Formats: sequence, structure tokens, C-alpha cells
Amino acid sequence: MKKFMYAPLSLGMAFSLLFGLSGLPSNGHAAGNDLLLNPEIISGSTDRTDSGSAVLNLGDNLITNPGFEDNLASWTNWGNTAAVTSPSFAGAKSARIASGEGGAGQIISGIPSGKTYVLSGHGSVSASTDTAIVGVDCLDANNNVLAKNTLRFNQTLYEFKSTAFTTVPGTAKLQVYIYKNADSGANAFLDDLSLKARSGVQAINKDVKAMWVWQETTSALQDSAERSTLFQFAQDKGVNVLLLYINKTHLTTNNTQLKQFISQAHAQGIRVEAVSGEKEWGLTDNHSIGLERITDVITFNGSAASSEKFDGVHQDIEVYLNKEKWESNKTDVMKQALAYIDKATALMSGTGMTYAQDIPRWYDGPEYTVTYNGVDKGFYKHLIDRLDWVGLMDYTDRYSDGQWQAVRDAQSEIDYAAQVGKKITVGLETIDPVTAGGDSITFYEEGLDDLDRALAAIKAHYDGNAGFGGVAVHSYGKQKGNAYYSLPVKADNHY
Ligand SMILES: [Ca+2]
Ligand SMILES: [Ca+2]
Repeated sequence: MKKFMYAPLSLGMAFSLLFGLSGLPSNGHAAGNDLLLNPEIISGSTDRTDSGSAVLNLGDNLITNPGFEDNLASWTNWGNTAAVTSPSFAGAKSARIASGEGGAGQIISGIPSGKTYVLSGHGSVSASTDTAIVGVDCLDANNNVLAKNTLRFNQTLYEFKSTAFTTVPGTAKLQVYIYKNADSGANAFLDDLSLKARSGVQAINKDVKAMWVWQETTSALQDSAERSTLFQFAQDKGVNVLLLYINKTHLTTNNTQLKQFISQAHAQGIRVEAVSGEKEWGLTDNHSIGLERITDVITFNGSAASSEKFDGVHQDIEVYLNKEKWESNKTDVMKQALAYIDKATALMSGTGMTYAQDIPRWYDGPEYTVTYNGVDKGFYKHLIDRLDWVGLMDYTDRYSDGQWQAVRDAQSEIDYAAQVGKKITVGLETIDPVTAGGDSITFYEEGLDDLDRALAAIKAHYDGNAGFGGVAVHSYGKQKGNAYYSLPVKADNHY
């Protein structure tokens, strides 16, 4: 049940613990204190992107029977391949390529050249000396192979991998396949495959896979090798939204590098949002600090070419962490936090960027209701009303009664978002348990296998819900070696 406080650890707190904050920005000029909420933002289109960027969604999955739930229907068996019930990644079945060389394929017609596609899938092997392969070939009209792209799996537990490619000149068809060489005679298992067209920059929708990046921003801007590593990791994991921590130095000293970074991300279809936030910014006395950060990003965008602009401002302002004030008068703190958002969204109006915040998974508890602007309802509903989209810190690794707790705990937020035309992006935690505040909060010990299963379960459960804005992972964590970047595949399953 998400009704109790769960010693929640905030993004910001984790961030502070990870590498320390270099001091809050000083109070600068205050934005107007009497700004009214812009009704356009309230009713809110959730697919605004920066000027000039095509709004984009990944297309439909082009693979028929991609999870082998209909056995090998629509697949041509090239040998040694069968649908099996164990181990499946999702649903009841997966494909197994037994011992020797073998595989299965299907051909998709009507494919243009020069178009970008994203191939992804889950694979594993019974012994890591073998390799399970998911591939896609560009074929000409006569089925000649023009180009190949593959995902390779060598772990004995399922892993998720993703890659993007652009069809070469002359492409008329795509042949997607699963395959294994004879190798050491182990079995290969494949499941839950996806091949989708991609164009433009990712919008906030069900296909989002977001990742927070905190202390690595500076090195990703200044060091081309670190930048390549980040973009490669994003591609491998199918991350299409970067929630990038941004401070004044990044916007000014690293201005040119930041524009290059954003442009490079956009070329790969990756949306980039400027992340900032402190728990104090939601309190009236400090509203001007957070608003100044927004103004800084707007100023940056004003000097940038369309491909170099941030797509959104994303703030992590968890007012409940102002513990004394929160405990003594929650209602007052919630009102101050909502008033901040009204000022922020007014400031964001007309910028072409979205405005989002992160909220914990327990804000929907009955004790967190507040009368604001004469309307009495859940704090989370007031927040969702005002934000273009919300990052839900759905930080639990628990699994019971056949479902992940994180799936259950996102229901009321996503259902409400659907009612009011907003999106909830469901985030899971991977940082180490000490920093996270407990092992049940993070998938750190469970590893990639459970994380990917939980992410896939969230996507499967909410796929048809209009309030679902995809998934997110906290956080990249390459520098500290304690999060997503170095998360191992482990057998220590909790489900
Ligand atoms: Ca399946
Ligand atoms: Ca855990």
C-alpha cells in the first residue's frame, strides 16, 4: 500500500549525497509575484517541443508476434527454433534456439530508404559462452542484403538491448530475425522484440524512456569521450529523454558545448530537459531562486539555434523534505509549492518548452489533500493539473501477488493524468541502497534483470492508458559507479 510514508528519499537528496551540492544559487531578481496561471498550460498540450523540432512518436511495432505468444506464427523457422514457456521474459512464452545453429525470421515490406528505426529486444543464453542474436537486415526489392544491424546477448538472465539505424539507399524491406551460431551448444532465448520507426525528437508519451543525469553533466559537456559514452549508453538502453542536471556554469561557461550536446542528442531523437531543484524552492521566501533558474534556461534557449534548445525545464522540488515546516503545517507548505508552480508555468508560457516536476509515489495518500484556489482535492491532482508532465518517483523494488508494487503505485496518478490530458512518466531507482535510503527502494541489488522486468511490466500494464508517459530510470551514475551505468545482471531476483 502506498498510503504510508516510506522513508522516501528524494532525487535531490540522493543527488546531494552522491556528490554534494556546490551551494545554492544566490537570490537574484524575482519574477513577478502576481503572475496568473496561464490557462493554456493548465489545459496543456503535452507534446510541445522546441520550435522547429518535429513532434515525434515512435511508430507501431512492425514485428508480428514479437513476444512469441502465438508460438512461431509469422516467423519462418530457419531451424532449431521453438516457442517455449521457460524462461520467458514477458507473457507466457519466448523463442528458444536449441544447441546448434538456427533461428527464425520475418520480412517486413514497404520500407523506405533513409528512415531511422529502433530495434530492441530481450535475450539470454543458457551458457555465457554462446551468443543470442536479434538482427535486422536492410533488403532490396529482390531480397538482397544491403546492411545488417544486430543486438547480441551473452548473459544467462534476460537483458534488454536497443539500437537505432537508418535504412541504406535501395532498401525496400526489412528482415528481422533471431539467430544463434553453433558455438558451444548452449540454448539462446529471445522475447519481447520491437522494431519501430523513429523521426524527430521524442515527445512525452508512452514510448518515453527517460534517464536522470546528475554529476556527469560537466564531463559530458567538456570531454568528448565521456559524451560518447553517455550517448552510447542511451542508445544501448533505449533512453530517449535525458533529464540533465544544469547549473549556471553549464549555461554560461559551457554554453557552446551545451549547444553542441543538445544538437547531438536531437540528431539521435533524444529529448533534453534542463533539470534543477531544491526542496526550499517551493517555499514562498525562495520562489525567486527556482524561477531565476527557469529564466536562465529561457535565456539560453533564446541564444540557441532551434536544434540547440532545451525541450523542457524539469524541476525536482520536494517540499516535504522541509521537515519542520512540513510536519507543523503540511497544508501551508503544499499551498506554497502550488503557488510556485503557478509562477513557474506563467514564466514558461510561450517558450515552447514543457514544464515538469518530480513527485514521490505517496503524494496520493488521503492525508495529502489541500484546498487551493477554492478547490479541495489531492495535492497530487493539483500538481498534475499544473504541470505538463510529471516524473513519478515510484521507488520500490517489491513484488507480490503477481505484480510489481511500482505498477500498483502509479495507478491513481496515471488515471488522473488521463482525465486531465497530462502524462505520468514512471521512474524506478537504481542507486545503491545506502544512498537510496533502503534496499526496498532500489533495484541496485536485484540488478538489470529485475529492473528490466519491472520496466516492461509498467509499460505493458499502462500501454493503453492515455495518462501514461513511459518510464524513467534514476540515474546514470557513471562517475560514482553506484547506479544504472554499472548495474549488473544478477540472479538475485525478488519477484
Ligand atoms: Ca513472450
Ligand atoms: Ca533492492
